[in-house]
Amino acid sequence: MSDNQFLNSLASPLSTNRSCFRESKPWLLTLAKIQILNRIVYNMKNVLIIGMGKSGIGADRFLQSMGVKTTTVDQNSKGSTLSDVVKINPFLFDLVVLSPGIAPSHPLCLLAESHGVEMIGEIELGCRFLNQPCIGVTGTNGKTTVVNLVTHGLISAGKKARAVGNIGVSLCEYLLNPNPEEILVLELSSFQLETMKTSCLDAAAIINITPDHLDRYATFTDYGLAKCCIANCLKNRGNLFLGERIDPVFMDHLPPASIFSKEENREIAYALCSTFGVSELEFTKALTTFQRPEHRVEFVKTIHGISFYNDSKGTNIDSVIYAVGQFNINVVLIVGGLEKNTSFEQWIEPFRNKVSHIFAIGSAREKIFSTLKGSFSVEKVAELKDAIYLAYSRAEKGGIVLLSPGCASFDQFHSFEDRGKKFKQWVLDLEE
Ligand code: UMA
Repeated sequence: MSDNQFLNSLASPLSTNRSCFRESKPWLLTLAKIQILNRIVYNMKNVLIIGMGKSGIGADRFLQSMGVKTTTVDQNSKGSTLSDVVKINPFLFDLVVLSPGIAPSHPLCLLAESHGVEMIGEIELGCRFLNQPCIGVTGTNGKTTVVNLVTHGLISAGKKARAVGNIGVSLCEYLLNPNPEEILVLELSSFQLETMKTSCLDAAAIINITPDHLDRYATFTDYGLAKCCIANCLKNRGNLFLGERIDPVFMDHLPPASIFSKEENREIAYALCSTFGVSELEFTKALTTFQRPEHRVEFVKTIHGISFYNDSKGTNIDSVIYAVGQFNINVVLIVGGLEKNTSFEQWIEPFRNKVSHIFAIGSAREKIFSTLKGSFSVEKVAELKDAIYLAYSRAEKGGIVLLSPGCASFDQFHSFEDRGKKFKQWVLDLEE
């Protein structure tokens, strides 16, 4: 196949008009072909990567595999320091690749912008080299569940599928060894969507949009509009699916879509699977073998009649309301961590007659305590480990202890996964 034939056959970024029911290609997207695409379309030679977590490392390895020269920078000295890079002439870079956790208002981004250097996220970088069917899923809550359910539904129906993105595997890491026969199911956060523009999605969904990450966005509207960017990444005939509770203010920024009301996670997951030919019967069968993702209202253990649940992934106000709503009896609730400039007042009504006691931990404990103390029995405890012990002693036999922080984990843990794993271990330690 010639360079031109190869380019014409690719979805992104040149052609946007492809159905997801493509015939499988007899060839693979080899590294050599990725290099050709770079040479002819993007001509990247020197790239600056900001942040060396999962995304930055993936982008660095992917770019290096194409022979692109990279410079990496990270505040934790996993690359050059900020001042090292500022000394380098920003004109040297063709592109800046930004990790999702770093806001475009970062001084280095502003510097690059002032020199007219293009700035994109790691996912947008990967999307430019994608050559396989792809589904995108975003939403404030439930996106990991939907991504896992779609992947499971596709695999159960005999198709090849893989979940990547915000779920924990960077797209660029995946692209080091891609399988073009796999349908990619991309979990996309607002941070990742901010810089996405390549039309690479055969189908997409926004499950819901409720306040989150208000430490990064000036307003709820700014946050929601970042989520709406998913629609810009649809291929011409791509389908958009929306949850019913999305604020009308965002609807004006979205193209016509199918809207789902009840059981939206399940219904949206089925709609996405059916885009790839999965029947209702096949999907219903898949549901019977589906397991909830770790850290999402995950049962840990019952110790002396008290059942412990780990909802460490519950990092915003709405997700805690959802988690508490799963139980019919009084819950001893552990909340707190690093707050995101949200109001905890929204918990008061839904927690009434549901939550018997609250332990507020981490750096948000003072704010949570002062907001909820008039309505609930609340105690401030610095450490999660101590809160677990106290919650155990406070809970009644037959009761529930739920960790659903409603806050980020970074004040005391590496990630929500780290917090959830430690919670589970410390709960098991209670037995000894
Ligand atoms: N860093 C700096 N300067 C800063 C801030 C951070 O140098 O000002 C460095 C840190 O030292 C660290 C790196 O940047 O080395 C971290 O980058 P990152 O925060 O973008 O994290 P990654 O490890 O690249 O993980 C990201 C996503 N994290 C965030 O968006 C915060 C992961 O989502 C995702 O799984 C991963 O890419 C692969 O796609 C996690 C997440 O918390 C699950 N997402 C948020 C959420 O779901 O609410 C959006």
